[in-house]
Amino acid sequence: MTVQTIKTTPFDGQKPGTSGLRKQTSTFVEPNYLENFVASIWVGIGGVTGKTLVLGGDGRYYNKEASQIVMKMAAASGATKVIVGQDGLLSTPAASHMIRKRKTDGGVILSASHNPGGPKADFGIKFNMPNGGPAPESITNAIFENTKVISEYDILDAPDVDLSVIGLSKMGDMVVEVVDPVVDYAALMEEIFDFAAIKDMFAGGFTLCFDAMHAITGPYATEILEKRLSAPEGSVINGIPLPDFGEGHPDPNPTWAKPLMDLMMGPDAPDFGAASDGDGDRNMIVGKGAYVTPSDSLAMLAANATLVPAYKDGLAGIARSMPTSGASDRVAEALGVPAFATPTGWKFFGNLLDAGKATICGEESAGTGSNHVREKDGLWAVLFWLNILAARKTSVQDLMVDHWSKYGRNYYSRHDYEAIDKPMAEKLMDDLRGKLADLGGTVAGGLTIESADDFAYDDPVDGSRTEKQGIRVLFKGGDRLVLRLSGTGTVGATLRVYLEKVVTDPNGLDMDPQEALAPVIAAAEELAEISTRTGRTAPDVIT
Ligand code: VG1
Ligand code: CO
Repeated sequence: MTVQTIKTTPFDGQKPGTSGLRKQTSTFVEPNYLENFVASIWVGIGGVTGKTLVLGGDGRYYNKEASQIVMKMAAASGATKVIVGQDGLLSTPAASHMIRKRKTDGGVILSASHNPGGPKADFGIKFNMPNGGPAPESITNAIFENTKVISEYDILDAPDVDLSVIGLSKMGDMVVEVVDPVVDYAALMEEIFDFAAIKDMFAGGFTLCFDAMHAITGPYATEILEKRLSAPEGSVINGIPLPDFGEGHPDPNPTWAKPLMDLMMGPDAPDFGAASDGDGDRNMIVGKGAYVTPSDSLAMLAANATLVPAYKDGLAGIARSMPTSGASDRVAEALGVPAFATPTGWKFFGNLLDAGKATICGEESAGTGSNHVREKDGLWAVLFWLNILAARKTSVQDLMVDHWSKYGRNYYSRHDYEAIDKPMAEKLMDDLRGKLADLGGTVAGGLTIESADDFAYDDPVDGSRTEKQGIRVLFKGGDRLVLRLSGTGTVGATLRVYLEKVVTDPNGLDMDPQEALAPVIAAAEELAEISTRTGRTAPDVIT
Protein backbone atom coordinates (compact mmCIF):
# COMPACT_ATOMS: atom_id res chain seq x y z
CA MET A 1 0.00 0.00 0.00
CA THR A 2 1.59 3.22 -1.13
CA VAL A 3 0.79 6.87 -0.73
CA GLN A 4 -0.04 8.45 -4.05
CA THR A 5 0.42 12.15 -4.54
CA ILE A 6 -2.15 13.36 -7.03
CA LYS A 7 -1.77 16.61 -8.96
CA THR A 8 -4.90 18.76 -8.92
CA THR A 9 -6.14 22.28 -9.59
CA PRO A 10 -8.51 24.41 -7.47
CA PHE A 11 -12.27 24.40 -7.91
CA ASP A 12 -14.19 27.65 -7.56
CA GLY A 13 -16.71 28.06 -4.78
CA GLN A 14 -15.52 25.57 -2.17
CA LYS A 15 -16.46 28.01 0.57
CA PRO A 16 -18.27 26.28 3.44
CA GLY A 17 -21.69 27.81 4.08
CA THR A 18 -23.96 27.78 7.13
CA SER A 19 -23.11 24.14 7.72
CA GLY A 20 -20.19 22.82 5.69
CA LEU A 21 -19.77 22.55 1.94
CA ARG A 22 -22.94 21.63 0.06
CA LYS A 23 -23.15 21.20 -3.68
CA GLN A 24 -25.03 19.18 -6.20
CA THR A 25 -23.96 15.56 -6.14
CA SER A 26 -22.90 15.85 -9.79
CA THR A 27 -20.30 18.40 -8.67
CA PHE A 28 -19.06 16.33 -5.74
CA VAL A 29 -18.44 13.24 -7.86
CA GLU A 30 -16.24 15.14 -10.31
CA PRO A 31 -12.66 13.86 -10.12
CA ASN A 32 -10.72 15.57 -7.30
CA TYR A 33 -13.65 17.71 -6.10
CA LEU A 34 -14.17 15.94 -2.77
CA GLU A 35 -10.45 15.17 -2.50
CA ASN A 36 -9.47 18.83 -2.85
CA PHE A 37 -11.82 19.78 -0.05
CA VAL A 38 -10.74 16.96 2.26
CA ALA A 39 -7.08 17.81 1.73
CA SER A 40 -7.96 21.41 2.55
CA ILE A 41 -9.67 20.30 5.78
CA TRP A 42 -6.44 18.59 6.79
CA VAL A 43 -4.56 21.83 6.13
CA GLY A 44 -7.23 23.94 7.87
CA ILE A 45 -6.98 21.90 11.07
CA GLY A 46 -3.19 21.84 11.11
CA GLY A 47 -2.74 18.35 9.67
CA VAL A 48 -4.02 14.92 10.72
CA THR A 49 -0.74 13.24 11.61
CA GLY A 50 -1.19 11.20 14.77
CA LYS A 51 -4.85 12.17 15.06
CA THR A 52 -7.98 10.12 15.65
CA LEU A 53 -11.06 11.17 13.71
CA VAL A 54 -14.71 10.17 13.72
CA LEU A 55 -16.37 9.61 10.36
CA GLY A 56 -20.02 9.15 9.47
CA GLY A 57 -22.78 10.41 7.28
CA ASP A 58 -26.51 10.56 6.72
CA GLY A 59 -26.56 7.65 4.28
CA ARG A 60 -27.32 9.63 1.18
CA TYR A 61 -26.07 8.71 -2.27
CA TYR A 62 -22.23 8.82 -2.42
CA ASN A 63 -21.90 8.44 1.39
CA LYS A 64 -20.15 5.06 1.08
CA GLU A 65 -17.76 6.03 -1.69
CA ALA A 66 -16.91 9.32 0.01
CA SER A 67 -16.23 7.47 3.30
CA GLN A 68 -13.58 5.35 1.61
CA ILE A 69 -11.96 8.41 0.05
CA VAL A 70 -11.83 10.25 3.39
CA MET A 71 -10.29 7.21 5.11
CA LYS A 72 -7.67 6.73 2.39
CA MET A 73 -6.74 10.39 2.56
CA ALA A 74 -6.57 10.32 6.36
CA ALA A 75 -4.35 7.23 6.20
CA ALA A 76 -2.10 8.81 3.59
CA SER A 77 -1.65 11.90 5.75
CA GLY A 78 -0.66 10.01 8.87
CA ALA A 79 -3.87 9.73 10.91
CA THR A 80 -3.64 7.13 13.67
CA LYS A 81 -7.23 6.01 13.66
CA VAL A 82 -10.66 6.59 12.15
CA ILE A 83 -13.77 5.61 14.12
CA VAL A 84 -16.49 5.14 11.55
CA GLY A 85 -20.18 4.29 11.87
CA GLN A 86 -21.25 0.95 10.40
CA ASP A 87 -21.96 1.35 6.67
CA GLY A 88 -20.55 4.86 6.98
CA LEU A 89 -23.60 6.00 8.95
CA LEU A 90 -23.80 8.39 11.90
CA SER A 91 -26.41 11.00 12.57
CA THR A 92 -24.95 14.44 13.13
CA PRO A 93 -25.71 14.46 16.88
CA ALA A 94 -24.38 10.90 17.23
CA ALA A 95 -21.18 11.94 15.47
CA SER A 96 -20.87 14.91 17.81
CA HIS A 97 -21.34 12.60 20.78
CA MET A 98 -18.82 10.08 19.45
CA ILE A 99 -16.20 12.81 18.95
CA ARG A 100 -16.66 13.88 22.58
CA LYS A 101 -17.05 10.48 24.19
CA ARG A 102 -13.97 9.03 22.58
CA LYS A 103 -12.00 12.27 23.08
CA THR A 104 -10.97 12.37 19.44
CA ASP A 105 -9.43 15.16 17.41
CA GLY A 106 -12.68 15.89 15.60
CA GLY A 107 -14.64 14.29 12.84
CA VAL A 108 -15.85 14.42 9.27
CA ILE A 109 -19.61 14.35 8.67
CA LEU A 110 -20.86 13.52 5.20
CA SER A 111 -24.24 15.17 4.88
CA ALA A 112 -26.24 17.82 3.12
CA SER A 113 -28.78 17.56 5.92
CA HIS A 114 -32.22 18.76 4.81
CA ASN A 115 -31.22 19.01 1.15
CA PRO A 116 -32.59 16.13 -0.97
CA GLY A 117 -30.20 13.28 -1.79
CA GLY A 118 -29.42 11.22 -4.88
CA PRO A 119 -27.35 11.52 -8.05
CA LYS A 120 -29.48 14.45 -9.17
CA ALA A 121 -29.71 16.09 -5.75
CA ASP A 122 -27.17 17.27 -3.18
CA PHE A 123 -24.19 16.07 -1.18
CA GLY A 124 -22.18 17.75 1.56
CA ILE A 125 -19.29 17.49 3.98
CA LYS A 126 -18.29 19.31 7.13
CA PHE A 127 -15.67 19.09 9.83
CA ASN A 128 -16.45 19.07 13.55
CA MET A 129 -13.93 20.05 16.18
CA PRO A 130 -12.67 18.05 19.19
CA ASN A 131 -15.49 19.63 21.26
CA GLY A 132 -17.95 17.93 18.89
CA GLY A 133 -19.18 21.14 17.32
CA PRO A 134 -19.01 22.47 13.77
CA ALA A 135 -15.73 24.13 12.86
CA PRO A 136 -15.82 27.86 13.59
CA GLU A 137 -15.31 30.44 10.88
CA SER A 138 -11.59 30.78 11.61
CA ILE A 139 -11.19 27.13 10.55
CA THR A 140 -13.68 27.14 7.67
CA ASN A 141 -11.97 30.23 6.27
CA ALA A 142 -8.59 28.52 6.49
CA ILE A 143 -10.04 25.50 4.68
CA PHE A 144 -11.48 27.75 1.99
CA GLU A 145 -8.18 29.60 1.52
CA ASN A 146 -6.44 26.28 0.88
CA THR A 147 -9.04 25.20 -1.69
CA LYS A 148 -8.01 28.24 -3.73
CA VAL A 149 -4.35 27.28 -3.98
CA ILE A 150 -4.31 23.49 -3.75
CA SER A 151 -2.05 21.78 -6.26
CA GLU A 152 -1.81 18.20 -4.98
CA TYR A 153 -3.15 15.82 -2.34
CA ASP A 154 -2.14 12.49 -0.82
CA ILE A 155 -4.28 9.36 -0.92
CA LEU A 156 -3.46 5.78 -0.01
CA ASP A 157 -3.59 3.24 -2.78
CA ALA A 158 -5.43 0.59 -0.76
CA PRO A 159 -8.46 -1.67 -1.01
CA ASP A 160 -11.71 -0.43 0.53
CA VAL A 161 -12.42 -1.31 4.16
CA ASP A 162 -15.58 -3.39 4.66
CA LEU A 163 -17.75 -0.96 6.59
CA SER A 164 -20.58 -3.43 7.07
CA VAL A 165 -18.70 -5.37 9.75
CA ILE A 166 -18.29 -3.96 13.25
CA GLY A 167 -14.73 -4.26 14.54
CA LEU A 168 -11.14 -3.29 13.96
CA SER A 169 -9.12 -3.42 10.77
CA LYS A 170 -6.29 -1.51 9.16
CA MET A 171 -5.81 0.70 6.17
CA GLY A 172 -2.07 1.01 5.75
CA ASP A 173 -0.82 1.96 9.20
CA MET A 174 -4.12 3.55 10.21
CA VAL A 175 -6.56 1.69 12.43
CA VAL A 176 -10.18 1.65 11.28
CA GLU A 177 -12.76 0.95 13.96
CA VAL A 178 -16.24 0.30 12.64
CA VAL A 179 -18.80 1.00 15.38
CA ASP A 180 -22.51 0.58 15.91
CA PRO A 181 -23.91 4.04 15.08
CA VAL A 182 -26.81 3.88 17.54
CA VAL A 183 -25.68 2.29 20.84
CA ASP A 184 -23.65 5.11 22.40
CA TYR A 185 -26.18 7.72 21.40
CA ALA A 186 -29.08 5.72 22.82
CA ALA A 187 -27.17 5.31 26.09
CA LEU A 188 -26.66 9.07 26.27
CA MET A 189 -30.39 9.66 25.84
CA GLU A 190 -31.08 7.23 28.69
CA GLU A 191 -28.76 9.26 30.90
CA ILE A 192 -30.52 12.53 30.11
CA PHE A 193 -34.21 11.65 30.20
CA ASP A 194 -36.61 9.89 32.51
CA PHE A 195 -37.10 6.79 30.36
CA ALA A 196 -39.20 5.08 33.04
CA ALA A 197 -41.77 7.89 33.04
CA ILE A 198 -41.96 7.98 29.24
CA LYS A 199 -42.29 4.20 29.13
CA ASP A 200 -45.16 4.37 31.62
CA MET A 201 -46.86 6.96 29.45
CA PHE A 202 -46.70 4.62 26.44
CA ALA A 203 -47.91 1.76 28.59
CA GLY A 204 -50.89 3.93 29.50
CA GLY A 205 -51.93 4.15 25.84
CA PHE A 206 -50.12 7.31 24.68
CA THR A 207 -49.64 7.19 20.91
CA LEU A 208 -46.99 8.67 18.68
CA CYS A 209 -46.00 8.89 15.02
CA PHE A 210 -42.37 9.63 14.27
CA ASP A 211 -41.62 10.27 10.60
CA ALA A 212 -37.96 9.55 9.94
CA MET A 213 -38.45 10.69 6.33
CA HIS A 214 -36.31 7.78 5.02
CA ALA A 215 -33.29 9.52 6.50
CA ILE A 216 -30.71 8.71 9.16
CA THR A 217 -32.92 8.94 12.26
CA GLY A 218 -34.87 5.78 11.45
CA PRO A 219 -32.54 3.30 13.18
CA TYR A 220 -32.10 5.62 16.17
CA ALA A 221 -35.83 6.27 16.57
CA THR A 222 -36.74 2.60 16.20
CA GLU A 223 -34.20 1.55 18.82
CA ILE A 224 -35.06 4.27 21.31
CA LEU A 225 -38.79 4.81 20.87
CA GLU A 226 -39.99 1.35 19.94
CA LYS A 227 -37.42 -0.93 21.60
CA ARG A 228 -36.29 0.92 24.72
CA LEU A 229 -39.44 2.95 25.44
CA SER A 230 -41.93 0.34 24.15
CA ALA A 231 -43.87 2.68 21.89
CA PRO A 232 -46.13 0.46 19.77
CA GLU A 233 -44.43 -1.13 16.78
CA GLY A 234 -45.10 1.03 13.74
CA SER A 235 -44.82 4.27 15.70
CA VAL A 236 -41.76 5.05 13.58
CA ILE A 237 -42.62 5.47 9.90
CA ASN A 238 -40.29 5.76 6.90
CA GLY A 239 -37.66 4.35 9.23
CA ILE A 240 -35.29 2.76 6.71
CA PRO A 241 -32.64 5.20 5.48
CA LEU A 242 -32.55 5.37 1.67
CA PRO A 243 -29.83 6.98 -0.48
CA ASP A 244 -32.41 9.29 -2.06
CA PHE A 245 -34.64 9.58 1.02
CA GLY A 246 -37.42 7.96 -1.00
CA GLU A 247 -37.17 10.92 -3.40
CA GLY A 248 -38.41 13.09 -0.55
CA HIS A 249 -37.12 16.31 0.86
CA PRO A 250 -35.99 15.45 4.41
CA ASP A 251 -36.77 18.85 5.88
CA PRO A 252 -39.12 18.51 8.84
CA ASN A 253 -41.55 21.35 8.32
CA PRO A 254 -45.26 21.53 7.47
CA THR A 255 -44.50 21.73 3.75
CA TRP A 256 -42.11 18.80 3.37
CA ALA A 257 -43.55 16.64 6.15
CA LYS A 258 -47.07 17.14 4.85
CA PRO A 259 -48.29 13.55 5.26
CA LEU A 260 -47.46 13.74 8.97
CA MET A 261 -49.11 17.16 9.25
CA ASP A 262 -52.23 15.83 7.55
CA LEU A 263 -52.34 12.90 9.96
CA MET A 264 -51.89 15.15 12.98
CA MET A 265 -54.60 17.56 11.87
CA GLY A 266 -57.03 14.73 11.00
CA PRO A 267 -59.47 12.65 13.03
CA ASP A 268 -57.06 9.72 13.55
CA ALA A 269 -54.20 11.76 14.94
CA PRO A 270 -52.05 10.10 17.58
CA ASP A 271 -51.22 12.09 20.72
CA PHE A 272 -47.86 13.20 19.42
CA GLY A 273 -46.19 13.61 16.04
CA ALA A 274 -42.59 14.34 15.18
CA ALA A 275 -40.23 14.28 12.24
CA SER A 276 -36.52 14.63 11.73
CA ASP A 277 -34.26 15.74 8.89
CA GLY A 278 -31.65 14.10 6.67
CA ASP A 279 -28.87 13.97 9.23
CA GLY A 280 -31.02 13.76 12.37
CA ASP A 281 -30.25 17.10 13.93
CA ARG A 282 -33.61 18.79 13.41
CA ASN A 283 -37.06 18.13 14.77
CA MET A 284 -40.64 19.01 14.02
CA ILE A 285 -43.08 18.73 16.92
CA VAL A 286 -46.83 18.43 16.39
CA GLY A 287 -49.56 17.65 18.87
CA LYS A 288 -53.02 16.42 18.04
CA GLY A 289 -54.28 19.34 15.93
CA ALA A 290 -51.48 21.55 17.20
CA TYR A 291 -48.29 22.48 15.34
CA VAL A 292 -45.54 23.82 17.58
CA THR A 293 -43.34 26.42 15.91
CA PRO A 294 -39.67 25.67 16.54
CA SER A 295 -39.21 29.03 18.26
CA ASP A 296 -42.05 28.20 20.64
CA SER A 297 -40.68 24.71 21.14
CA LEU A 298 -37.37 26.15 22.35
CA ALA A 299 -39.19 28.41 24.79
CA MET A 300 -41.41 25.60 26.05
CA LEU A 301 -38.54 23.16 26.52
CA ALA A 302 -36.60 25.80 28.42
CA ALA A 303 -39.57 26.69 30.61
CA ASN A 304 -40.04 23.04 31.57
CA ALA A 305 -36.42 21.95 31.60
CA THR A 306 -36.22 21.11 35.29
CA LEU A 307 -38.66 18.24 34.69
CA VAL A 308 -35.86 16.46 32.82
CA PRO A 309 -33.32 14.71 35.07
CA ALA A 310 -30.27 16.14 33.27
CA TYR A 311 -31.51 19.72 33.69
CA LYS A 312 -33.13 19.39 37.11
CA ASP A 313 -30.78 21.99 38.61
CA GLY A 314 -31.82 24.60 36.04
CA LEU A 315 -30.28 26.25 33.02
CA ALA A 316 -27.18 28.45 32.87
CA GLY A 317 -28.62 30.40 29.95
CA ILE A 318 -30.69 30.11 26.77
CA ALA A 319 -29.26 30.83 23.33
CA ARG A 320 -31.18 31.28 20.09
CA SER A 321 -30.20 32.30 16.59
CA MET A 322 -31.10 35.90 15.86
CA PRO A 323 -33.93 35.08 13.40
CA THR A 324 -35.54 32.78 15.99
CA SER A 325 -38.43 34.46 17.80
CA GLY A 326 -37.94 36.14 21.15
CA ALA A 327 -40.25 33.66 22.93
CA SER A 328 -37.30 32.01 24.67
CA ASP A 329 -35.94 35.40 25.80
CA ARG A 330 -39.00 35.89 27.97
CA VAL A 331 -38.51 32.47 29.53
CA ALA A 332 -34.88 33.36 30.24
CA GLU A 333 -36.03 36.58 31.83
CA ALA A 334 -38.54 34.75 34.01
CA LEU A 335 -35.89 32.22 35.02
CA GLY A 336 -33.38 34.97 35.70
CA VAL A 337 -30.78 33.53 33.31
CA PRO A 338 -29.03 35.20 30.36
CA ALA A 339 -30.43 35.05 26.83
CA PHE A 340 -28.11 35.07 23.82
CA ALA A 341 -28.79 35.77 20.13
CA THR A 342 -26.25 34.36 17.68
CA PRO A 343 -26.00 34.29 13.87
CA THR A 344 -27.75 31.45 12.04
CA GLY A 345 -25.94 28.10 12.21
CA TRP A 346 -24.95 25.85 15.07
CA LYS A 347 -21.26 26.75 14.93
CA PHE A 348 -22.00 29.91 16.91
CA PHE A 349 -23.45 28.07 19.92
CA GLY A 350 -20.33 26.01 20.63
CA ASN A 351 -18.42 28.70 22.51
CA LEU A 352 -21.42 29.51 24.72
CA LEU A 353 -21.90 25.83 25.54
CA ASP A 354 -18.21 25.20 26.14
CA ALA A 355 -18.00 28.22 28.43
CA GLY A 356 -21.03 27.09 30.41
CA LYS A 357 -22.91 30.28 29.52
CA ALA A 358 -25.85 28.50 27.88
CA THR A 359 -27.42 25.10 28.48
CA ILE A 360 -30.14 25.05 25.82
CA CYS A 361 -29.95 26.43 22.27
CA GLY A 362 -32.36 26.62 19.38
CA GLU A 363 -33.08 27.86 15.90
CA GLU A 364 -36.33 28.72 14.17
CA SER A 365 -35.45 26.15 11.49
CA ALA A 366 -36.38 23.30 13.84
CA GLY A 367 -33.03 22.80 15.47
CA THR A 368 -32.83 22.46 19.23
CA GLY A 369 -30.05 21.13 21.41
CA SER A 370 -28.16 21.41 24.65
CA ASN A 371 -24.78 20.97 26.22
CA HIS A 372 -25.09 17.16 25.91
CA VAL A 373 -23.44 17.41 22.46
CA ARG A 374 -22.31 20.32 20.31
CA GLU A 375 -24.88 19.94 17.53
CA LYS A 376 -28.59 20.33 17.36
CA ASP A 377 -30.33 17.07 18.06
CA GLY A 378 -33.67 16.01 16.60
CA LEU A 379 -34.44 12.92 18.64
CA TRP A 380 -33.25 14.62 21.83
CA ALA A 381 -35.90 17.30 21.29
CA VAL A 382 -38.57 14.64 20.75
CA LEU A 383 -37.56 12.85 23.95
CA PHE A 384 -37.51 16.18 25.79
CA TRP A 385 -41.12 16.79 24.76
CA LEU A 386 -42.13 13.27 25.71
CA ASN A 387 -40.42 13.64 29.09
CA ILE A 388 -42.31 16.89 29.76
CA LEU A 389 -45.66 15.45 28.68
CA ALA A 390 -45.06 12.40 30.87
CA ALA A 391 -44.16 14.55 33.87
CA ARG A 392 -46.94 17.08 33.45
CA LYS A 393 -49.54 14.57 32.26
CA THR A 394 -50.84 17.04 29.73
CA SER A 395 -51.26 17.35 25.96
CA VAL A 396 -49.15 19.39 23.53
CA GLN A 397 -52.12 21.66 22.87
CA ASP A 398 -52.79 22.33 26.55
CA LEU A 399 -49.14 22.90 27.27
CA MET A 400 -48.94 25.49 24.47
CA VAL A 401 -52.04 27.34 25.64
CA ASP A 402 -50.75 27.34 29.19
CA HIS A 403 -47.37 28.66 28.06
CA TRP A 404 -48.86 31.49 25.98
CA SER A 405 -51.17 32.55 28.78
CA LYS A 406 -48.16 32.88 31.03
CA TYR A 407 -45.60 34.40 28.65
CA GLY A 408 -47.64 35.79 25.76
CA ARG A 409 -47.41 34.47 22.22
CA ASN A 410 -44.87 35.19 19.51
CA TYR A 411 -46.68 34.63 16.25
CA TYR A 412 -43.98 33.47 13.91
CA SER A 413 -43.51 32.34 10.34
CA ARG A 414 -40.74 32.03 7.79
CA HIS A 415 -41.37 32.59 4.09
CA ASP A 416 -38.79 31.08 1.75
CA TYR A 417 -38.28 32.02 -1.89
CA GLU A 418 -36.14 29.21 -3.26
CA ALA A 419 -33.81 28.99 -6.26
CA ILE A 420 -34.22 32.63 -7.21
CA ASP A 421 -31.65 34.43 -9.33
CA LYS A 422 -28.56 35.03 -7.19
CA PRO A 423 -27.50 38.47 -8.45
CA MET A 424 -31.11 39.63 -8.13
CA ALA A 425 -31.32 38.31 -4.56
CA GLU A 426 -28.04 39.96 -3.62
CA LYS A 427 -29.22 43.26 -5.10
CA LEU A 428 -32.47 43.01 -3.14
CA MET A 429 -30.47 42.65 0.07
CA ASP A 430 -27.96 45.36 -0.87
CA ASP A 431 -30.68 47.84 -1.78
CA LEU A 432 -32.45 47.21 1.51
CA ARG A 433 -29.17 47.48 3.39
CA GLY A 434 -28.63 50.86 1.76
CA LYS A 435 -31.94 52.11 3.13
CA LEU A 436 -31.53 50.94 6.72
CA ALA A 437 -30.10 54.10 8.20
CA ASP A 438 -33.15 56.12 7.10
CA LEU A 439 -35.90 53.68 8.10
CA GLY A 440 -36.29 54.67 11.76
CA GLY A 441 -39.57 56.55 12.30
CA THR A 442 -40.99 55.67 8.86
CA VAL A 443 -44.05 53.48 8.30
CA ALA A 444 -44.26 50.20 6.35
CA GLY A 445 -47.28 47.93 6.13
CA GLY A 446 -49.00 50.34 8.50
CA LEU A 447 -46.36 49.64 11.17
CA THR A 448 -43.96 52.23 12.51
CA ILE A 449 -40.32 51.26 12.29
CA GLU A 450 -38.39 51.73 15.48
CA SER A 451 -34.97 50.69 14.24
CA ALA A 452 -33.29 48.72 11.48
CA ASP A 453 -29.83 47.22 11.18
CA ASP A 454 -27.65 44.54 9.68
CA PHE A 455 -27.00 42.02 12.45
CA ALA A 456 -23.41 41.64 13.60
CA TYR A 457 -22.38 39.25 16.37
CA ASP A 458 -19.61 39.79 18.86
CA ASP A 459 -18.82 36.43 20.39
CA PRO A 460 -18.71 36.98 24.16
CA VAL A 461 -16.27 34.11 24.61
CA ASP A 462 -13.56 34.53 21.97
CA GLY A 463 -14.26 38.14 20.99
CA SER A 464 -14.62 37.32 17.26
CA ARG A 465 -16.98 39.48 15.23
CA THR A 466 -19.23 38.15 12.47
CA GLU A 467 -20.98 40.69 10.27
CA LYS A 468 -23.84 40.83 7.74
CA GLN A 469 -25.85 38.10 9.43
CA GLY A 470 -29.32 39.27 8.45
CA ILE A 471 -31.25 42.51 8.07
CA ARG A 472 -33.47 43.29 11.06
CA VAL A 473 -36.36 45.70 11.05
CA LEU A 474 -37.91 46.27 14.45
CA PHE A 475 -41.35 47.83 14.68
CA LYS A 476 -42.91 49.73 17.54
CA GLY A 477 -44.70 47.28 19.81
CA GLY A 478 -42.20 44.48 19.27
CA ASP A 479 -43.10 43.14 15.82
CA ARG A 480 -40.08 42.20 13.76
CA LEU A 481 -38.98 41.42 10.23
CA VAL A 482 -35.70 39.70 9.34
CA LEU A 483 -34.33 38.98 5.88
CA ARG A 484 -31.30 36.92 4.98
CA LEU A 485 -30.01 34.71 2.21
CA SER A 486 -29.61 31.00 2.88
CA GLY A 487 -26.14 29.54 3.20
CA THR A 488 -27.14 25.93 2.53
CA GLY A 489 -28.86 26.08 -0.86
CA THR A 490 -27.13 24.75 -3.96
CA VAL A 491 -29.15 26.33 -6.76
CA GLY A 492 -29.33 30.12 -7.20
CA ALA A 493 -30.24 31.87 -3.97
CA THR A 494 -32.88 31.28 -1.31
CA LEU A 495 -34.35 34.33 0.35
CA ARG A 496 -35.61 33.74 3.87
CA VAL A 497 -38.09 36.23 5.30
CA TYR A 498 -38.66 35.81 9.03
CA LEU A 499 -41.83 37.33 10.48
CA GLU A 500 -42.73 37.85 14.10
CA LYS A 501 -45.49 39.49 16.09
CA VAL A 502 -45.71 39.52 19.86
CA VAL A 503 -49.09 39.43 21.57
CA THR A 504 -49.51 39.49 25.32
CA ASP A 505 -53.21 40.40 25.43
CA PRO A 506 -55.00 37.24 26.63
CA ASN A 507 -57.72 37.83 24.02
CA GLY A 508 -55.28 37.77 21.14
CA LEU A 509 -53.68 34.38 21.65
CA ASP A 510 -55.82 32.39 19.24
CA MET A 511 -55.26 33.96 15.83
CA ASP A 512 -54.21 32.32 12.59
CA PRO A 513 -50.45 33.05 12.39
CA GLN A 514 -50.49 34.23 8.75
CA GLU A 515 -53.37 36.59 9.54
CA ALA A 516 -51.72 37.85 12.69
CA LEU A 517 -48.57 38.50 10.68
CA ALA A 518 -50.28 40.17 7.72
CA PRO A 519 -49.00 43.70 8.53
CA VAL A 520 -45.41 42.42 8.88
CA ILE A 521 -45.77 40.51 5.60
CA ALA A 522 -47.02 43.71 3.95
CA ALA A 523 -44.09 45.63 5.41
CA ALA A 524 -41.65 43.07 3.98
CA GLU A 525 -43.16 43.52 0.55
CA GLU A 526 -43.09 47.28 0.80
CA LEU A 527 -39.50 47.46 2.00
CA ALA A 528 -37.92 44.75 -0.13
CA GLU A 529 -40.30 44.58 -3.14
CA ILE A 530 -40.10 40.82 -2.98
CA SER A 531 -42.81 39.88 -5.43
CA THR A 532 -41.85 42.54 -7.97
CA ARG A 533 -38.20 41.58 -7.90
CA THR A 534 -38.52 37.82 -7.68
CA GLY A 535 -41.57 37.57 -9.91
CA ARG A 536 -43.03 35.14 -7.37
CA THR A 537 -46.54 35.68 -6.12
CA ALA A 538 -46.10 33.47 -3.06
CA PRO A 539 -43.28 31.86 -1.07
CA ASP A 540 -42.22 28.33 -2.01
CA VAL A 541 -42.17 27.22 1.61
CA ILE A 542 -43.99 28.62 4.61
CA THR A 543 -43.01 27.32 8.00
C1 VG1 B 1 -30.39 26.54 7.42
C2 VG1 B 1 -31.15 27.01 8.65
C3 VG1 B 1 -30.21 27.12 9.84
C4 VG1 B 1 -29.51 25.77 10.06
C5 VG1 B 1 -28.82 25.34 8.78
C6 VG1 B 1 -28.20 23.97 8.90
O1 VG1 B 1 -29.40 27.48 7.08
O2 VG1 B 1 -31.76 28.25 8.40
O3 VG1 B 1 -30.94 27.52 10.96
O4 VG1 B 1 -28.57 25.87 11.09
O5 VG1 B 1 -29.76 25.29 7.71
O6 VG1 B 1 -29.15 23.04 9.27
P1 VG1 B 1 -29.61 28.54 5.90
O7 VG1 B 1 -28.29 29.23 5.78
O8 VG1 B 1 -30.01 27.78 4.68
O9 VG1 B 1 -30.70 29.43 6.35
V1 VG1 B 1 -29.01 21.46 8.73
O10 VG1 B 1 -29.99 20.58 9.69
O11 VG1 B 1 -29.53 21.61 7.12
O12 VG1 B 1 -27.40 21.15 8.72
CO1 CO C 1 -29.67 18.72 9.60
